[in-house]
Amino acid sequence: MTKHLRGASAGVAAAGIGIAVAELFAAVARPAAGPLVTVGAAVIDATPTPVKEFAVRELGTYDKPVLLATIGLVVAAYAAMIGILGQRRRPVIVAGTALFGALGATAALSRPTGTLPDTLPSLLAATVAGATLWWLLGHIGRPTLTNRRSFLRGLALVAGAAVLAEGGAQIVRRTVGRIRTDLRLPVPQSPAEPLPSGIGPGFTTPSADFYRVDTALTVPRVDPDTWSLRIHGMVGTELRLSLAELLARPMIERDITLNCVSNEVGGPYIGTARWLGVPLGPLLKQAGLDAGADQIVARSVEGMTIGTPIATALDGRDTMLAVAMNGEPLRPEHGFPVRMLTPGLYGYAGACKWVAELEVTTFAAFDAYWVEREWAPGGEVKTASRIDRPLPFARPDAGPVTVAGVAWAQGRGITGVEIRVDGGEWQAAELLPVPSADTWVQWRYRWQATRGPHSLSVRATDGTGAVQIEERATPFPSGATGWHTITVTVA
Ligand SMILES: Nc1nc2c(c(=O)[nH]1)N[C@H]1C(S)=C(S)[C@@H](COP(=O)(O)O)O[C@H]1N2
Ligand SMILES: [Mo]
Repeated sequence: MTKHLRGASAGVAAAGIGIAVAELFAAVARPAAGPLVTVGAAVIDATPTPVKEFAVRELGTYDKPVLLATIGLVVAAYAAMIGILGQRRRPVIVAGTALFGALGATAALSRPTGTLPDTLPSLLAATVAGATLWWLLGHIGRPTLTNRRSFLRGLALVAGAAVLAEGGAQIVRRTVGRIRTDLRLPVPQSPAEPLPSGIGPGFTTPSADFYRVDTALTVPRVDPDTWSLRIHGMVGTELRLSLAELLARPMIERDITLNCVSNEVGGPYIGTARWLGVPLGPLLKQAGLDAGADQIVARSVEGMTIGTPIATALDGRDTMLAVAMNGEPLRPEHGFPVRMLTPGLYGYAGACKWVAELEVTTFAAFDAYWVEREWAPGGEVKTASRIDRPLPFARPDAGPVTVAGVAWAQGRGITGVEIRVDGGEWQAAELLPVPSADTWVQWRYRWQATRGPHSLSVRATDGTGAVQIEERATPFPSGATGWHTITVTVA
């Protein structure tokens, strides 16, 4: 082993044991403050919106593993450098690990929910890494055979300990972090109607397939026994409800389509589920709203803020604090134990997951997380439609081909869907039945396909009579517009 290689491997091993011990400590003592995840979360918050959009678009749900792996590589490179430089000058070890700890601690404090104790894992990581590196480099003296052997033994020891600590952290996270999702669900006072007959397959999105969009690097694990919801701000009386108290209130059950503002035309971030929850309006009225208030800021356990117009809780729509999705308690990744849901608004403006408090305030007084990043306040869903069949670039046989998809304009409803082949005349598609205006509409169109390449476009008309906007717009800042068009080649 060359001297550089020894220094570098000592650095990486020392960083590894430092981080692994800190992860183990965090798993036991501060579940939300594992050093890698904390740094990752800080990176996400600091990332400019276009880059974030790019990552979500290109990497989908792999965006977070890729981020964590990148952070791991950067840390490893840095540790290798400290290891190499530290061989010559021991103070480099102290300075290098101190900087490493300080960066982690700063990241922890920069979190919306960060408190001083959250810096402990990073400080621990730095201390353990520094001491280990000092000790390991002490084994590299003159390159005698015994020296070399004892260095390698030390290195193996450290690497083994790091693997053990990391394994321990995983086990602790899995057992301590396990939460009860076996809530007894109350019977709704206002149950959902059975889905109309003739509804197509795929109308309800299975929870396991439901898209997930959030900034949480690890899914928050909320203990339902200690969870409570605080309603405060511009209200007459502050309210605090335990989960049992929330579940004791009259419940509604509704089929509602939820979609993400960052969905591209034709994109996958949309789904429909049957939700069970407590209507928000009566709760707010019980708290007593001050006259000037126009915004509810929902704050989640991990510090996300989502700003929703108060009007949407009072105008008769089914805005709710949802506790169940498709007949089972919310899955952790969809907001267990309680999330908001506002029919007609994109998720970033009405669907806070893992909600912990609702602050009644004004739009003038507070910018929620995405609004601070220049997404439009309000978040009303735009009328849109998507072709799901045939798939783009499919090669169907000539003859009758079923073109099918969905269209949505939650709250306004969909009154028409039209298909156009190769820029020709718009033809009406058949609409399948829906339970309400708050869900997507499935549509289909029988196309007499002729041989050759063809383009297929779709556009919807909503309940106000407005035709879906043709002009292409990016999802930022208020949702994509444009007609979904695909190309197929008929064989
Ligand atoms: N706490 C929290 N809630 C959140 C988010 C988030 O990042 N954190 N993302 C929002 C966005 S942008 C969307 S589109 C919906 C997605 O909900 P889902 O993941 O259950 O589909 O959650 C919303 N609620
Ligand atoms: Mo979203």
